[in-house]
Amino acid sequence: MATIGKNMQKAIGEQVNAELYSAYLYLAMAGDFETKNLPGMASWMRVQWQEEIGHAMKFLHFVHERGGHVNLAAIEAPPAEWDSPLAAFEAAYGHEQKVTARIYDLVNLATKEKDLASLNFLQWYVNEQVEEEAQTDRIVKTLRLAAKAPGAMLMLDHHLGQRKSGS
Ligand code: OFO
Repeated sequence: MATIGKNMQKAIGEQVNAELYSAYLYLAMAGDFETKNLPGMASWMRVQWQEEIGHAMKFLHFVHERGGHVNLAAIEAPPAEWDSPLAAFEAAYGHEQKVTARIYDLVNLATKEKDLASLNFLQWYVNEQVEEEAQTDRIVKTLRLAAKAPGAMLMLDHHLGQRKSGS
């Protein structure tokens, strides 16, 4: 098996940092929801935080399996609060769109480098991003509807609190 190339290793190392930033961002959102007495949304965000840690670890494991190494860099601080649940989930959706673009860049690099192992590995992330965008977009749309119905926000908070790890 060929050791991972330097360009691919560097790009995946940057993606590890981006995934850890995602985790940090969602942990910050969880804290903001706790402060605003929306425990269901806070719990949803903590499940998302765990998922992002999983994404980072999967990338790290892949680099190690291919004889490489990732130099861990500092993780940027996320914002501390958002104006409303809608603003937070809109930010989450926008963030996931950016992550999707990053994954596509990795796919393009793997193609350029003729790195078939990375290309195959990255397909999991391509599919995962479809889900990541769809779930945040769905919540944004529901929150827009909830804005017109008193009480709907609390029902949605309860509903989002049902999310379990791995879903
Ligand atoms: Fe790792 O998918 Fe979200 O950011």
